[in-house]
Formats: sequence, C-alpha cells, structure tokens
Amino acid sequence: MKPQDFLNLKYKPHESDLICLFRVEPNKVSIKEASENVALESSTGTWDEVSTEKEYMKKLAAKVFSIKGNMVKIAYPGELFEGGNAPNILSSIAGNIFGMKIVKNLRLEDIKIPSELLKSFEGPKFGISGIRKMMKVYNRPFVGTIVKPKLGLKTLDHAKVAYDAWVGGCDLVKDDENLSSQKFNKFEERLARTLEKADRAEEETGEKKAYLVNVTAETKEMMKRAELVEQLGGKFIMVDVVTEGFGALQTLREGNFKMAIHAHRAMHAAFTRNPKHGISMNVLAEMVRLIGVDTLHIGTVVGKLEGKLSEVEEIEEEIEKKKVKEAHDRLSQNWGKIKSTLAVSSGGLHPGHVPFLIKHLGRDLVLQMGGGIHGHPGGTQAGARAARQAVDATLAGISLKKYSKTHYELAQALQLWMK
Ligand code: CAP
Ligand code: MG
Repeated sequence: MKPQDFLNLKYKPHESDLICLFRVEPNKVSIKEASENVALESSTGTWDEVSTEKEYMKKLAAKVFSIKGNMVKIAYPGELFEGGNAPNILSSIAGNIFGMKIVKNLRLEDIKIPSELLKSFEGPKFGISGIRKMMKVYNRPFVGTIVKPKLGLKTLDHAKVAYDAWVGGCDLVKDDENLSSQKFNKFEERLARTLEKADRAEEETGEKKAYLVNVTAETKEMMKRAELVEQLGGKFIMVDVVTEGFGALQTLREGNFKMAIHAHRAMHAAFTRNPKHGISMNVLAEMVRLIGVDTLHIGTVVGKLEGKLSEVEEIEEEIEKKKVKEAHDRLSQNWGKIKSTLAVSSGGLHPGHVPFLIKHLGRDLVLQMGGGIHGHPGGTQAGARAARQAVDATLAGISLKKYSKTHYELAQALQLWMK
C-alpha cells in the first residue's frame, strides 16, 4: 500500500477502532503527506511497497480521517492490537513515528480506547470509592506526605518521620520515587518498621493510616516485594510507572493483590513536557488507568513542577470520570466498567496552597506535601497538623488567615511560606 492509501477523509470510524489525536508538524511536506506516513508506519506499512503484502490485510490499515489545522485524527482497526497487552498498543501508536524524518514534530495528544480493548484490561482494583472505604475518609481530600529527605535516612529515622506525619494528621505516607532498597535503608526492614509505626499511629489517632512503600525494582523482585507487603498487612504499594515499564505494571496489577497501587510518574516529563513533540501526560494517565493504578500524580499548577491549570484539570477528569467529552485537543472516552483513579497533587506544595487546590481539583484528591510538611518550623507533626487545619478551614469556607488565628501550626506555616 502507498501512503495515500492511509488517508480517507470520508471515513466514519467504527466502534471497534482505536482513535488517536496527533498534533502534526510536517517537515517540508504537506500535512496530508506527513499524516499519511504516520498512519502507515504506526499500522501496517513501511517506507516502500512490499511484494509480501496480501489483499486480505488491506482492511487493517490505519486511516487518517480528519485534519483540522495541525490536529490530525487517525483510526486504527481494533484487530491491530492484542487485547490486554499495553506495550503492544504503545509500540504501534506511540512507537517509531516520533523519530520519522517526515515530521518535524509529532505529539500524541489523546487516545480513545474502544470498549472491546477496554474490557481486556483490569483497570483499578479499588477506584476512588474503594480507597475511601479502605481509609474510612469520605468527605474530604486525603492528606499525604513523602518521607524527606528523599534519600539517606536510616530505617528507624525513616519510620519515625512516617509516624510523626501520621499522628500529626496525614492519611498517607509514601516513599520517594528513588528510594528502593539501598544499603542505608533496606526494603524489608523499612517495610516492617514503618508498618509497625502505622499500626501505632492508627491506635493512637483512631484513623486509618497507609504506608505507600516503593516496590519499584526488576520485575520479579518487584513482585517479591509486593507479596511481602501483602503478608505484612500493608494497604498500599507504590510504583514508578514509567521507569518500571508498562509490561511490569501489568504484571503487578495482574498479581491481584489486596492492596491499592499508587503510581508515581518520575521521568514522564522527558516525553510529556514539550508541547510540540512526544506524548501528553493525558495519554500516560489513560494508559495507567487502563492497566489499573488506584492513585496517580497529575500535577499541582502552583507547585515546583510544570503543568498549567487546564492541563491538570483535564488529566483529573480523564482518570476520575466515567465519561469524558471531546474538545479541541482531546477525544471523548467512555470508561465503561473501568474504575476511577484518584488524582494526587504533589511537588512543591505547602498548606497555603490548599484552598486553591480544593477549589480547582475538588475533594477527590490527595494533597501531598513533602517539604511543605517536614519544613514546618515545629517539625513534621506540626507540619501535618497545619496541612489538616488548612483542609478543615477550606471545607468550612473559612479563610486560612482567619482560621490561623486559633490554629497555631497553620499560623506558623503561613508565616513561613506566605511571605
Ligand atoms: C514531592 C515529590 C514528588 C513530586 C513529583 C518530590 O516532594 O516527592 O516526587 O511530587 O512530581 O520529590 O518532588 P515535595 P509530580 O512536596 O517536597 O516537593 O507529582 O508532578 O509527578
Ligand atoms: Mg519525590
């Protein structure tokens, strides 16, 4: 087949087609020619017409069916993909095409997954309502922290920081993305000691406390660690979804543990940050919801890392809602029976950011603060208390300034960070 055979602007996508929305910047050719070649390389074609081609396979060709400015929609027949195989899907629609000379830039903005393909994946085990039930937190956002400093603490010091955060008011305490089983803080010992502290904090506070221990490692080792967390009664595991890889993430999900999976997205910005080239965070979010993570970092708008409000709101909608509507740079999606993934805002946050985040991202959210809790002048417990006070004030419709008159930890936090 020739590149032109991959274009049909009259084509009406079939229900079983997977649709991709690309932002295409051609390299010295027309947008049509560039788009045809993207469809060709990402489905059945190659740079030349080959003698091995058969008539029966023509129906498998992807079709460019809409070009509006540089926004291009391509329909991929569902039979092109193996069900329940996330790496396989990505090797087609997000594979060789980004390096093609015929495009100057190419960005995969969104995907619409057909229901048959959706059904071949597990999706999240818990979803938002399952996590709320497990944590017995029903009407407010969750408050979380990351043990800091991110690397270097010895095991008992790590467990103590987690304990202080829990008794101060955090629901969730997680490891940092680059903590695994280093010599100074071995996985098994850290897990046991930190879970003991979670139990103690539960007894003392009467609240549920979860430790999101980082199981990111070589696949078999990751599974071994997850099994150990389950044996010791952990509620959550965390994994760096990009560095771990999509296949390994499927293995983890299909392990069908009785624990929720927290997804850290370290490395994502290497391919999501450039607005002209790469893969949008929205697509990554969809892939990991499909595979089945229960919580996912989506950005903060106001914190230390890149991500504007409209983008962060869109990602939250994509992972938390059952149905998503079409817009200029996104496609509609009906998630069917796939459960929701709870959004996590993290990175450079402190209690002063809470009203903004709840206003824009709502209550179905984890407000996660590392430096913003452990940097409090009164220490970790006081920092966690300030974070919970900021949540209470916001939900009661009281300004932080007013609330801080009667809440000392919040007052101290505001003094430090709102100068
Ligand atoms: C937050 C964090 C997270 C970021 C990652 C950090 O700590 O632990 O890794 O949230 O970014 O090390 O930066 P602080 P994102 O609260 O101390 O900033 O959530 O955007 O993926
Ligand atoms: Mg981190």
